[in-house]
Amino acid sequence: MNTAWIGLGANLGRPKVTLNSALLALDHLPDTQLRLVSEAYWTAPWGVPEQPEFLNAVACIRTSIPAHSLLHALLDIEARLGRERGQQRWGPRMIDLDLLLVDQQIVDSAELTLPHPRLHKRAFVLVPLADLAPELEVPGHGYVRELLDGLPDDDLAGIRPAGELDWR
Ligand code: PH2
Ligand code: MG
Ligand code: MG
Repeated sequence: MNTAWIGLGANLGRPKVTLNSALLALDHLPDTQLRLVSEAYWTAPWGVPEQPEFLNAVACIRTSIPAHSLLHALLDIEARLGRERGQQRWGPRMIDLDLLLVDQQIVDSAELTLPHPRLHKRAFVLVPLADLAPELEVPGHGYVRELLDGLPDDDLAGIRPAGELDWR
């Protein structure tokens, strides 16, 4: 079994409903259990400023699905929840499921990079991840708590709690 960490984000449609549906879909993957879900946060859009705020959260699953297959399973859930591909980079989306970490695996294939290449810099990932696992090590970058502490205050200013998700 692997422990995988997944970043969830949405800023179109009904983000809370969509994130809850995504969590249920993760729990329903074969040989997979949803173990932990962070609080949700409203976060200032990064990359393309002129778009709605995102709702972000992080989940932890235990799964026997290997990393590449898991990536495809996430893309499949995104598609089922109304994600359209070929959108503007960093632009608005119904749902985004990013594979952040799978155990301490380092992967650098055409399809998949682990750890996720921007995870160590993004407040909208590190804040919810630190709720669940401040002591988790991001290979090549350090511990989640330290990465979060190293972010500029401005990055944290755009983040506010949005309450618990309710996926069951
Ligand atoms: N995702 C993006 C681009 N920008 N900004 C925030 N706040 N949260 C996101 O999840 C996000 C983003 C592309 O994946
Ligand atoms: Mg993303
Ligand atoms: Mg993505």
